[in-house]
Amino acid sequence: MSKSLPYSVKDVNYDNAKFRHRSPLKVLSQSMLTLSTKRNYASCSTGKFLILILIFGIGCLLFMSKGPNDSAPNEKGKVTFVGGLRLGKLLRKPPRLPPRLSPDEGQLRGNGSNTDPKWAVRQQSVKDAFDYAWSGYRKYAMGYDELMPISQRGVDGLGGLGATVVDALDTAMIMGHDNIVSEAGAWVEAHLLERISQKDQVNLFETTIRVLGGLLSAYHLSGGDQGTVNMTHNGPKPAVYLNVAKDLADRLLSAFSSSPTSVPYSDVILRDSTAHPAPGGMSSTAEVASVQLEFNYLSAVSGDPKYSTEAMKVLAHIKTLPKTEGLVPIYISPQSGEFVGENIRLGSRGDSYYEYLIKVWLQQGGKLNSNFTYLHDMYTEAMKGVRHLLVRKSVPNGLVFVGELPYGSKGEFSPKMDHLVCFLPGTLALGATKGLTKEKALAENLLSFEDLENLKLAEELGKACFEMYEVTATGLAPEIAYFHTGEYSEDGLEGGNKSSMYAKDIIIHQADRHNLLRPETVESLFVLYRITKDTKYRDQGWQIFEAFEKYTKVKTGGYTSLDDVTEVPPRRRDKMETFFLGETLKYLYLLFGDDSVIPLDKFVFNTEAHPLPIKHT
Ligand code: DMJ
Repeated sequence: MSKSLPYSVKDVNYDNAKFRHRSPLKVLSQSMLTLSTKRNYASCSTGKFLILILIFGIGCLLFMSKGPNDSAPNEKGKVTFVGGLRLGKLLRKPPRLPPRLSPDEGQLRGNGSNTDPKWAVRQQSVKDAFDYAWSGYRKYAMGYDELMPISQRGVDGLGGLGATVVDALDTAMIMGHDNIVSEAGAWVEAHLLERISQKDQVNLFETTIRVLGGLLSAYHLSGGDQGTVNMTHNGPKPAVYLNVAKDLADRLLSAFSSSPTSVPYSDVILRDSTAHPAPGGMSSTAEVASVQLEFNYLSAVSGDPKYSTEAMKVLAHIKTLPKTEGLVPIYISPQSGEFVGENIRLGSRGDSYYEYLIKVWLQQGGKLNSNFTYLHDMYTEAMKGVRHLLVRKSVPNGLVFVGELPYGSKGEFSPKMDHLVCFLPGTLALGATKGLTKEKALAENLLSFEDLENLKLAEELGKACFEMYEVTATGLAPEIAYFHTGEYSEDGLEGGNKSSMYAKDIIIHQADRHNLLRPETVESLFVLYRITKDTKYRDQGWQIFEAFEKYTKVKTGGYTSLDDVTEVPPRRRDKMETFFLGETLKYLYLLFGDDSVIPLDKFVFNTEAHPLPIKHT
């Protein structure tokens, strides 16, 4: 781990050696040896005198060693000696000191099972990158939503709630970046409530996943609801985060209450708690179906069910709507409550609908035959639909990818895959094993046929997502890739890395060559590594991290999105997205670290990588 611990390994060995257990057999054989030595002495009168003194001394010692617990009721196996002394106590193991890890560290910071030191070094590099990104933001854009690292200024692209501060906060807690936790926490405490009360229009989904999700995760990790990761408890008390979260969510609820159906409007005016539909009237399916983890957790910790009730109505309503083998169009109308159009995809506007079906079910305990089973059923049916209708293989080298049905299942298949789809390998793997390792899930016979199919697909898609990076000149993925298939081909649109085995399989259109520092692939690599323990996922993550370091780091501070990943040097854009700190660097850090930090069977990550605890019933 990169945070230096309050002791060295040498200290622990020393402590353990000092208190090493001596077996009763050893104690007995040593006593015999001592006795026979004593016998020799007893043969002379001086020896006898010495033995008398020795017996007297031992008697005194035994009498004085009667401890305060000796009046406690008899324990099993305890032998009581005259005068209340426990003989058993003398023979019993001395207390074995555990390594001096705080419980928090053992559970959430890792316990040192990261055996190859190379990963600790790499994890430190990610921590340094986070520091660099934060320092650039703090220097030029503190309090703005995002940093424009080339222009060295801030911009409010998300409604002006200091989104980078809140998105970055729990990453800093997990990494043990105590100064950043203090700075970000102090900013939240001093400014966020006021901002929320004054700001104008925000998007319900973006504000929920980044700001509300970030606050709730910070609440938990700073000790609220028995959470523990931020051991130093730097920054404000957990209640501060919770109060701001409640105030924000109360205003966001207007998106639900203003709508004539259970489908919320997409935009909220924070200052007067009103809401309206997006221009054009439609909400995105992914957006309305990806606020439930956050609202459910807020209800759980605030004791007020209203947040959960409103958010869960959306999923219960979508359950009743007609679907195509479990797949849904990317638009839904808050006016009618019906889906609009036939465009089916797991990329933008569709993605996290599928992610939240399984994660909300997991959050609520992950039990079949519960009130939430319908979510598991919807997810299972949808993934069957994905495998049947959306999965194809590229030519000539057979990369498995997920395409789109822009005109529904009767229309033509499009071999287009957004980078956003790369959340899917991780979600599929998580849904299959429910956060356990594959080895454990197999050994305990927990995997159904569907789970095994989904796990296989997860690994295949993980490969396609990684190859979207590998195929370009910079080693960074484009926003969108197309795949050559029997029916679809285009020449002259390769990624620029001729040595890639898949150079001919992947097509990158001019308009899609940008990279926004997105997290989805490293998110999936992290989950796949945790579940399969295959170190190739760590190696791939490191390769991607190195490419970010090489091409997106800005000398004057921060990291920037790029305009074209197929050329070197790449043309740069001028934005450091909040999710680079909230998600990309967090997932890389966790990928290189110990598995016991934010364990996948105890936490679900919201779609902005903010971990929330799973409800245990
Ligand atoms: C994030 O805000 C979330 O992961 C969302 O679900 C999709 N887009 C971005 C990151 O790419």
